[in-house]
Amino acid sequence: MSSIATNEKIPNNVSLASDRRLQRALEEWQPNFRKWWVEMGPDGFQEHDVWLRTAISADSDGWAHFDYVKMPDYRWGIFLADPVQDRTIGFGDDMGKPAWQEVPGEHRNALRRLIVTQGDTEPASVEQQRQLGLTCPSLYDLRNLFQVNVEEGRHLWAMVYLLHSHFGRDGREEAEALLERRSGNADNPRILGAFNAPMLDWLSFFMFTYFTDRDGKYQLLALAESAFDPLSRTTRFMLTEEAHHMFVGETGVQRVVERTAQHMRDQKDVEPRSVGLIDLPMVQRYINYWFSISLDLFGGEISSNAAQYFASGLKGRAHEERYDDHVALDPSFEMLVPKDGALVREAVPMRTAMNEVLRTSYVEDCQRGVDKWNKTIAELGVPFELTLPSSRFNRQVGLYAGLHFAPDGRALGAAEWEAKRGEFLPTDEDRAFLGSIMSRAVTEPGKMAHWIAAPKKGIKGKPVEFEYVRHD
Ligand code: BYC
Ligand code: FE
Ligand code: FE
Repeated sequence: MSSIATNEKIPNNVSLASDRRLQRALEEWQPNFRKWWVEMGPDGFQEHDVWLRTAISADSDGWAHFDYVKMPDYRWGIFLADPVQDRTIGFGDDMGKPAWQEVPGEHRNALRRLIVTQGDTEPASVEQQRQLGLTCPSLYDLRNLFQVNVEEGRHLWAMVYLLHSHFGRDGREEAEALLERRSGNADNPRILGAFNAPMLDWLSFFMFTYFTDRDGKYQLLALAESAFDPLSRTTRFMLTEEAHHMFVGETGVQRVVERTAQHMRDQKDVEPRSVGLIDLPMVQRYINYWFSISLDLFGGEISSNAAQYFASGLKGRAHEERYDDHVALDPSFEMLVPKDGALVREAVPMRTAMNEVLRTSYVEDCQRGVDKWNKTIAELGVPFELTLPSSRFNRQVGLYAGLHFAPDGRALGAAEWEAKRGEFLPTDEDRAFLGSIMSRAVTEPGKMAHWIAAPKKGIKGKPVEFEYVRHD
């Protein structure tokens, strides 16, 4: 069991105090982080007391502490999962050799790049979500938003710790740059596409935490397999926090469709939208959008980068232990490749298909929540089914980028795509409508906005009507 220092300036279980240089470097980064948080974190709520979970250790039971805290005073710490004794590399060319405690020179650039890319998404999401508090549907939801935000802040700390402790001067520079890029900024944007998309309404927030945080889950699972042991340990602990983020998304969408389906059952002749409710075709358009831009986050279907990461042991597959062959040199992976206007089934060398392998596991995982949403709708007797669009739909990265496909995967001409776009993807009217029903914050304890059902229960044994966020 690693020893835990929670009363230091930076709570940690990595014996930070025994490495003065590193401690000093991180203590110098800390005020810059805090400045970024106050500037770019949740707008309008920095002085509020929020009932938050704080990681205080990496133990499987009792790793978190719940209490009121003002967000700028949140104790962002550095926690790595406990080491696995004599851990060896689990896949790729160096399978079976000891895992690395230090960065091998030949993999330094690639590893730094992976860590920076992972790190960049964390503050990006906080920036994307910074206005949402002002239109929260309840105090319960407001608290969940802030819980997600502070933990994404901690995930940034996790990557910055690796950069500072293992990448010397370049690492320190990268850590500064992580606080300088800005989501959606044309001159200095965040690295990956989806993290520059505006997020102005709560339907998007729930879709994001369901679909985009789940990309986080799969990327973290793949990095948890890494031969670079500190990366493996830190991502393993991050996954513990990630589960709640996806819960917020799954139950958020579920409560939206529950509210609408209830209305459809009770007042069949009254259009949901005419009474300020989010109609199910609109929910489908938001699924189509956030799912497709989250698929892009896995990179190209055929990727020499991915093959290289796998060969050298930097990044594996989610749950590598579930595969029989950890070398993956001989087999191939079949995919539909666009060729001369048609889709042709092609066998691609397995290692170059690793992004697609990971994306395939992700898609299966995404389907489970959609099934639950459909169950809610069916139980209310409403004949409507939500679906995940085809993985070819609306892609900007990889084999299908620049081509047009309908949500069912059918190829479309440019004109047909333009004509149907408004059926497939959120429209300006959708956005204006959501803006109109989400124009103010609902902050009376226990009260819910009209467009969403109450959650089944509160957080950590507290009732739904608990005052999760308060201001004195
Ligand atoms: N946007 O070989 P390719 C999370 C670039 S989410 C823009 O196809 P590769 C979170 C790529 O960099 C998890 N650019 O892809 C969730 C490359 O550039 P170069 C985040 C993109 O490299 C919610 C070129 O296109 N973690 O934690 O195999 C809230 C060709 O790339 C995109 C990670 O991403 C894109 N979508 O894979 C908070 C893990 N996709 O070489 C947090 C670390 C590709 O031509 N990152 N490109 O300059 C990785 O493993 C890989 O970088 C990627 C891309 C999977 C993202
Ligand atoms: Fe995260
Ligand atoms: Fe997350």
